[in-house]
Amino acid sequence: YTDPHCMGGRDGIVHLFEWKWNDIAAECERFLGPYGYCAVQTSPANENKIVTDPNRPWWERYQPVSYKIQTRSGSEDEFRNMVQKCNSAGVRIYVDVVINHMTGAGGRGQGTGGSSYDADNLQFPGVPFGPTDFNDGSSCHSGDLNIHNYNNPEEVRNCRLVGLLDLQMGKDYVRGKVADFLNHLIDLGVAGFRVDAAKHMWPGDLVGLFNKVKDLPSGGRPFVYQEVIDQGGEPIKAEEYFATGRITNFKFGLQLANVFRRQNALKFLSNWGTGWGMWASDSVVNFIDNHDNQRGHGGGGGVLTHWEPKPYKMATAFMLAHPYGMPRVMSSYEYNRANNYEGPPHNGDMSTASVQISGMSCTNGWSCEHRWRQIYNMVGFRNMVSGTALNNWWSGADYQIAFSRGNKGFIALNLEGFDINQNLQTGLPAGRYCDVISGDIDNDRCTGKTVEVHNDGTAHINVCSNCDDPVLAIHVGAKI
Ligand code: LM2
Ligand code: CA
Repeated sequence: YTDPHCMGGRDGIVHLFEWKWNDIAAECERFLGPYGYCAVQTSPANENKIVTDPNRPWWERYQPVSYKIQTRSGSEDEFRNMVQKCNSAGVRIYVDVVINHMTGAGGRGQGTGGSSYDADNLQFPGVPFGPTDFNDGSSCHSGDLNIHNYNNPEEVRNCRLVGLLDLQMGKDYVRGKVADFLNHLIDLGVAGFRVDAAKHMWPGDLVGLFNKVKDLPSGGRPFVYQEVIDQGGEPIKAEEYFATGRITNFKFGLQLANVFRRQNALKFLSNWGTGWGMWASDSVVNFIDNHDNQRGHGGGGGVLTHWEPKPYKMATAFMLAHPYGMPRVMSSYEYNRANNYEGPPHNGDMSTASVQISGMSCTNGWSCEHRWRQIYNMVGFRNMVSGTALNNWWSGADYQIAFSRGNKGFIALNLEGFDINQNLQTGLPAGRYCDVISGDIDNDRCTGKTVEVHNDGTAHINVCSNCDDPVLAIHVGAKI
């Protein structure tokens, strides 16, 4: 389950949060394929509750009503078309699957696919699930059926997460329905799953579930990465979930936020990875922020986000340059930070607004961090240095570092109040290189700074201090 099935040496996921399937299809063809992203993480694909108070928040998509593929991101036909177009462009699709629970307790209505639900009586006829498919007072002993005590694993797994009706994944019928859903997604061409709220399911139940899930048509197990919020200090550990894939590494963004806010020395990153008490490289999906913690949900704030572009771009460049783990880039939309429930940019009828592109950037409310040059060019860097080791580690001061990736790439980062102005070993073959942070290669010309590497691999490296992007990155794919 740990193989991401990337095509052609690609690496790196982009989470196109709340995007419509048609927009993702277009983005795969016009941008993600050409710029070398391995895969897209989509928002949940299955029918959800229509929440009107507050009006159509992003989090309604975490309240399933059925496993029909019909949401504000689009229909099943649009979904199928997206997967096919992305696969043809060399980009995989991973779906965020919400399988721990259905809607919140209480209330009745219709979902985004027209199925009815009755959360007063635990009826979800669109699946169908009924009262005996949910955990109740015999399995959850918290009193009000909700989770309160994260020091009690039984409560965390058998009770209701923020009041969401908790499925009995130990029951063969429930596993069968969920497995049918995952198998349907595989038939539609998806290559993997982000498993929502995995911490709230028993690892053994997930083994039982995935035993019912088929191989990909191209062979091999689907890629699985499980959302387990383990920031240390709780009895449930991420490593309990390794039997069914990777885990989302929540320590990664917290630690890098400290470093790139200058609360912990940059030079200490010399043993970044397992040396920092994090899990093995092929067990993790890493990220600076995600859709939850960028707005104070799911593990809470404190992380760097697109609202702080300078340290955010630097931390992202470091993530993409470093060999540890599989990286995931967040692609956000703008929202009122005081009302962090706001759904995606929308039309008058609350349908999701289409992403608009102007030059390289997105407009009309879509932030598209994945289209920021400092980010997409580092995705290209990562693909180019794939398989190489980290060499030539240098730190000139607490907050100045540089390293190379084999003889393929070199990066320097500066958080000090003075420039890096040094001859450094880049590990690269002699020649003139384009700094992909300050520019692109355009018609064989570099639109940014250039670096001359001498025959012995050294080069004079200058990295500004009080500038927008105190980073320099060169690689063999951007030689002029
Ligand atoms: C996740 N990971 O474990 C998602 O990444 C996260 O975004 C989901 O919570 C969560 N699990 C459940 O799938 C979000 C959001 C919650 C929201 C739920 C369900 O962070 O605030 O809860 O989705 O929509 C909302 C209300 C909450 C209410 C609940 C049930 O905010 O106040 O609780 O619905 O009605 C009574
Ligand atoms: Ca559960």
